[in-house]
Amino acid sequence: MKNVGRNRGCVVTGVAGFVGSHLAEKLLSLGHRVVGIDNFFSGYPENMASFKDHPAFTFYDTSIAEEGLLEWISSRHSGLSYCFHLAAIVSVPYSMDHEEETTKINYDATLKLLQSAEKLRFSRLVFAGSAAEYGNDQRLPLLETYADEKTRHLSPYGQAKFMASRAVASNPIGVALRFFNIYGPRQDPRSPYSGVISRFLDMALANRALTIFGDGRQARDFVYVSDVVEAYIRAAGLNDTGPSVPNGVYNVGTGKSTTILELAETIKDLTGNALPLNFCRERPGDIRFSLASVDAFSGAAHWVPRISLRAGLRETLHWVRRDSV
Ligand code: UD2
Repeated sequence: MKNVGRNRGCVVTGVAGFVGSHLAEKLLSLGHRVVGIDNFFSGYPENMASFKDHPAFTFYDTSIAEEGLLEWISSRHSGLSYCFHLAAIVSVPYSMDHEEETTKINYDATLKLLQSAEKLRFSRLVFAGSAAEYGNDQRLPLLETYADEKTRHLSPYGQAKFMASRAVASNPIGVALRFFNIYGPRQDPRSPYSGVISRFLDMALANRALTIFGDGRQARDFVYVSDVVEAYIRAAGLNDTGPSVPNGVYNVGTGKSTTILELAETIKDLTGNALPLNFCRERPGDIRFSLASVDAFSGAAHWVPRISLRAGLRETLHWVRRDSV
């Protein structure tokens, strides 16, 4: 059994985002110190409402592309040794029209953070990779090794995430986690490219028909945000039990596939929305099936996803409802 203790110094980039805010909340509840970075490009101040005044939390409104960022933060906060790097351009369609900016933020800035973290003798940098690194590879379930130089990425987002993951994974302090479809409280339903679960819950509660792009038989691997937070904690080695995770790249999903039709029916059932589904044109560039093999991370970190889709949907629904009161 390890004993990592409390009061570790952590940096969380993208702390005002959907996942970053949950991670910061958890780290603080475990007794660690958190320095959070965000420039509100896609995050929201209200995501930090529950911990912004926590005495062990400090926030900086700045971009991760800022030269010498980690050095500057480390000069103001002693004992920082864990960097959770989640800040990124997260929108795939935005990346299509902004290739250069996407490379600068999602790849160049990651590389600089990694080099700084190593020079400053951080114990670990955990990077938020993506299933988009596999392009449209349909050899399922997807193994980590399938993403390589030959992969045809469908967007600058996927390409930059792949290059960044590869750099992180090959560094002795680096762990890249390739997340599949994350969902849960605080996911923003506001754009047509928002996560399907946040959109479906939003539509169902507004008593609108759920929009299915295509035939609805496409499938995804949906993973709940608390399981994702636990994956981060384990990847960093901040858990008291379980092995230390070797540097490398690991998928984080559930290994279970759900079609969009199944998802829609479950959400209709949970919300009491009885309207017929609204079938629309397939979304251009959509992939058909996505499913993770999670054996590598389960083996290395003794991590298992604990929240079933139905339970996770209930929690998310609870949050959406509370929010609208
Ligand atoms: C996910 C990621 C994206 C990128 C990509 C890589 C999210 C939110 N997005 O996109 O960032 O990493 O994976 O493969 O995690 N759908 C509907 N109706 C709706 C909304 C969506 O039918 O109102 C369908 C959509 O056409 C797609 C599926 O639901 O087939 C999932 O869509 P998504 O946008 O939640 O996620 P995905 O997998 O396209």
